[in-house]
Amino acid sequence: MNLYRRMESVFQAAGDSPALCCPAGEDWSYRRLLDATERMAGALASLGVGARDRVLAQVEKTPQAVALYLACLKIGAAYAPINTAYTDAEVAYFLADLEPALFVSDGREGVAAGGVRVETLDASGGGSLDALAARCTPLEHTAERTENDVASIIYTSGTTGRSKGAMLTHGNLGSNADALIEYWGWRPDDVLLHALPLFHVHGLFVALHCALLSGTPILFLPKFELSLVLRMLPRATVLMGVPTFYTRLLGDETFDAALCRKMRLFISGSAPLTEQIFRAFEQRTGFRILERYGMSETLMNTSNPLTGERVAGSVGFALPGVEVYVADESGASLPSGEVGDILVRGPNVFRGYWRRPEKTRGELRADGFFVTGDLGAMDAEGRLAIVGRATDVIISGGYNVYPKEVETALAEMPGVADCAVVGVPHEDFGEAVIAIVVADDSVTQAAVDAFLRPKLARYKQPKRVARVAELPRNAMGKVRKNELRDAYGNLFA
Ligand code: MCA
Repeated sequence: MNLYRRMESVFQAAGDSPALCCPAGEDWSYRRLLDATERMAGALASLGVGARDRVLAQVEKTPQAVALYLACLKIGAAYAPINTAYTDAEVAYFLADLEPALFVSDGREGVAAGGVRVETLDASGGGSLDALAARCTPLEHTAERTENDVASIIYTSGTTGRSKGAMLTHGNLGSNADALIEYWGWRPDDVLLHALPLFHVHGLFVALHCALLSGTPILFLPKFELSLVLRMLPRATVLMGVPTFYTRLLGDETFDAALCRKMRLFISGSAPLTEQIFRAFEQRTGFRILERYGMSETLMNTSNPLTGERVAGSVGFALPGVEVYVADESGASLPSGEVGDILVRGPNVFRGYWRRPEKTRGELRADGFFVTGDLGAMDAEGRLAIVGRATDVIISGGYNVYPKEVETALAEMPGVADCAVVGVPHEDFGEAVIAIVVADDSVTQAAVDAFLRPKLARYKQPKRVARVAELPRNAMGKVRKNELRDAYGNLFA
């Protein structure tokens, strides 16, 4: 039941065929990935990291980082990756919350790990952990795990502004990968273009697992860099991305159907794909982007079909083995067409939040259904459309930003009397974070940038700051955010 067991036999069979093709460096075969994982597992074992331990990783996207993830699976430790954009202050929170046996950092200066052992893995794949792995005896043994054992902890923010770790099991990861491989018709000759970060469900599990469990090559780009993506596209058959990928491709005049000659599938997720991008993409390339819907707590829930009609604005049907329904406030199922809470149950649904039993009970019902916090409607055929969110969240370039967290940080700034953070339409990121403040003259955009820089990852920081005399509030004293979104809706137009 250890997910890595399955990968191991795929890697052995795939042997010298390419696993990770790195445009700027050496390609890694499946044999090399297997060896590197065994060495990395040896290194972890030599540091005393074992089954049930947790490993926190803030590392750049390299083949060595993939080996680190796989080594954690192999030894039965839980892998907890975090965004490389997080500041030291944010990292300190994760260290305290997770109490990992090891923190693997990208080698930046100044991280105070508070007694936790630190090793490094830098952007070139080097660092102390890589050096240790090179010296260590490879570990061949793969730990026994049941499907309910935790394989990974993925941090997700929330309305309170505090991140919580979603515990995903070997069973969650394996079953969801199988569902996707089947539903998307993964083929032995598929070549995945991988330009997503490795610290979220999308890049780490959805994309990597489809390829790694099939033994097919991955064009492994350090990040989404338009020129590189355009250069690699003619070799690829599948691309998975956030809508910003597709906006940027369309923004380049050289992007055309000829570059997509080997492609069979463009997949989008993590943020709503607008009908406008869907149509423009089809017009330019002849491909209808396949939109799907997932969450950190549930992995993938629904998908547009491979062969049937892909409908703009719909995230498609429940995946094989996954139950999805739309409920009213009492939890009763709503008729098709009516908007309500989206609930999900299946082997994909996580085990709960790390050390937060109350939070888990609040969102994971006794009957196994997870309350997603998204609002949607199901049509008569069973296609789901997401129409909004019950929670206040901004999705910027595929990253979730919780206004509450930004507001809390901003409220501490000298000169700020009141503030509200909202998302407004942005051509590149879909939505952009902006702040509306009641403040004195010292609170300029530059001052806000400087104040928030050490506190919040850059992508959470307001791209614009507007000063007003007072915030619009309702009778209950709650800020009328809709009014602010309307007033500032054209800021980036
Ligand atoms: C970078 N910047 C951003 C974002 N990314 N600002 C707002 N939103 C963003 N998403 C800022 C940087 O701080 C920087 O600011 C400037 O933009 C350029 O930075 P750079 O690193 O060059 O950005 P980029 O490479 O152009 O990145 C944009 C991106 C990236 C390619 C869209 O954000 C990305 O890869 N997003 C994918 C996120 C993802 O994987 N989401 C899945 C999670 P300045 O210049 O001012 O310093 S959700 C998930 O997994 C669920 C389960 C699901 O269903 O998939």
